[in-house]
Amino acid sequence: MKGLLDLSDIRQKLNTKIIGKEIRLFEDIDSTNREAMVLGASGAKEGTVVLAESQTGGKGRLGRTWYSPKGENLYLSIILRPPVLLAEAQLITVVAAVSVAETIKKFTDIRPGVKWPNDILINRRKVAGILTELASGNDKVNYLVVGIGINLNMEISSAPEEIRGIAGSLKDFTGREIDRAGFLATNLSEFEYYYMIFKAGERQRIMDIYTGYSATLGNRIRVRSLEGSIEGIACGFNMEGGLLLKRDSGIIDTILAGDIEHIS
Ligand code: BT5
Repeated sequence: MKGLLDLSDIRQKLNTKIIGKEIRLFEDIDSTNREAMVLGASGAKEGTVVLAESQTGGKGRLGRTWYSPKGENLYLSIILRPPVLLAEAQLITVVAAVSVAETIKKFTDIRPGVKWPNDILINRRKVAGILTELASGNDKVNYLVVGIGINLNMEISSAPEEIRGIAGSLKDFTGREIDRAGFLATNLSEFEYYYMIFKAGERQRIMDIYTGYSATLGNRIRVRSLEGSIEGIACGFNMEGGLLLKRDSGIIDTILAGDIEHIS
């Protein structure tokens, strides 16, 4: 483990107006998303960031866990109060995915791929994941938390066996240590940039960039849900970030959420 994150170093590198103006840094926490949801409920300002050196109960989607060793990666949650309907909230995951992809490109010159909806991949290995959670009422978002975990410097050989075959870190691919404070500052400013575009209603612009990073588009995929599983070709996205799936029969389904498997 190298040096721990230093808030004054982060602040010096940060050039945002809203995102990360307030940062709560924890050395150990169960989950930054859980803490951010609590802060959101007690009125924390839009843009507040919860950051941790390690998580003992890092959350993935659907009750899964996010492996979060100390001092090597980034684990952060951003509290947002977008004036949007529930149906539009998924676009925040898209905004976050684009911000992570752009930051990785800036820091490594590697162009990552995004597996719908929330996996950031390099050479098919998952280097980052995003978990969006929210509180709502009357079909509107009260507040929302977007959680991002990015594997910067962890050694995959020391990760738990279940993820050794699927996870990757930026250090693996570049052979060099990534400056975590610098990466965080850039990622927050990329996030702010795309979040402002989202708030201005320019969804097409965001979806175009997301589509450019998509590792899912054009692939044959399988979607599993409680109703069963369906297969088809990923043929596009709608303006809410949903996936358009063209079945062999020609019917196009819109998949709003879920897990997909790339089968070719
Ligand atoms: C995700 O879930 O990819 C969302 C991960 C979000 C983590 C961040 S960290 C900061 C914030 N606070 C939280 O508590 N969470 C967020 P999902 O698509 O369900 O993927 C989870 C799966 O990814 C696991 O079941 C493993 O297979 C794999 N996995 C777990 N840890 C990983 C890691 N560090 N790197 C790559 N893959 C991992």
